Amino acid sequence: MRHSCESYSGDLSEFLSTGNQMAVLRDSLGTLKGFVKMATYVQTVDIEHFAPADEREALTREALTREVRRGLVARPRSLSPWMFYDAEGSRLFERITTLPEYYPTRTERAILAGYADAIIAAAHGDRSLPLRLVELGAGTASKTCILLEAALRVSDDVAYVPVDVCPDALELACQNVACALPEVRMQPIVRNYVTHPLQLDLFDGTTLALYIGTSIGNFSPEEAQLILRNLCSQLQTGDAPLLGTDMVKDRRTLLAAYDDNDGITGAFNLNILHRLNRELGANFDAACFRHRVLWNSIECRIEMHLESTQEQGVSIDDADLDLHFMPRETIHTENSYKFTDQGIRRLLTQVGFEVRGTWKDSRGWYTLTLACLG
Ligand code: AVJ
Repeated sequence: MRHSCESYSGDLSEFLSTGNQMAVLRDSLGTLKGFVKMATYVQTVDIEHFAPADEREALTREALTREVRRGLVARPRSLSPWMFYDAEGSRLFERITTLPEYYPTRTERAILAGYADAIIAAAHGDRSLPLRLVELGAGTASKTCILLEAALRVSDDVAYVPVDVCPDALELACQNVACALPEVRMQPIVRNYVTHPLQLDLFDGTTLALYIGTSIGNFSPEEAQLILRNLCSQLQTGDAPLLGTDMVKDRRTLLAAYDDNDGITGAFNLNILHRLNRELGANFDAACFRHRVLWNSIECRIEMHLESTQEQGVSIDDADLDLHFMPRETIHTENSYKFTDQGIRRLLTQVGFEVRGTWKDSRGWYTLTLACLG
């Protein structure tokens, strides 16, 4: 198809098996570029399966029900941060990443922009081998393109394997990459990498495993170790994980990043309650809960909570729950661990990796660490 754009006028559906999806991506009608993009995407969208929407919704509802029965009955009450990311929550998170107070995203992007070639060179010693970038929690892959571009400068055989629990985010990631870099082969995987082993295909080449965006910050040191151990078990000698971590810094900067002036992070936190109203028939009155942020210096983490402003009853019909909140009672919704050089090194060596290189911004607010199998 790449070479038949002039004569080809057939039906693209013949390239897909039942149940697969196709996106047609083009920036202008009839250009060769447009056709190449289509061809690339059609070829690569044939992936480990995207479950149909109703099946996905049923699974999500089950997981939400399990989580509210566990977390809202326990004391202190808590909910798991994956619950933030429905369509509305993902949209709010994208807005957070552009806030003046929320420095991690733009700082990481600047480090990648400055050092992508150096990172790729350090990760991919033998340029004659194919290169595969696997990304845990790919989200919309907006920063990944910087590394993929650098990869394409040294190799014409580059594959991208985004792994994410959210199929909608994965589709967006694929579209973004297909559109910007049509020569990259894509093999998206829908998976919760926290609860399920990755099971990567064997690969004859170098794998660079991206775990960026300080996503690892959501997990306790024990959970983080498990995730990295799981990753380690999927890699071979010569492969390399790249870890993005937000660093410990002054308390004011940290607190502001999670409590912005426009109240977007507050809306993001409260969206969990709206989501339970929408999806589990709950009757939370979000106006009776406040966004609370604190720096826990002992655990070295930012914590987000929702605090009840008054005594109130809430029912969650689909989970058969009736809850009673006292004034100032809280629901713990997120931890965001902050790191030190020593802490990063300890975490990586504990699971069998060795540090191969580190890259920081000029203020030392954020670190990208390349490791290898020790
Ligand atoms: C997605 C875990 C990187 O911890 O900074 C941003 C999520 N929460 N503002 C973070 C988040 C509130 C974010 N991570």
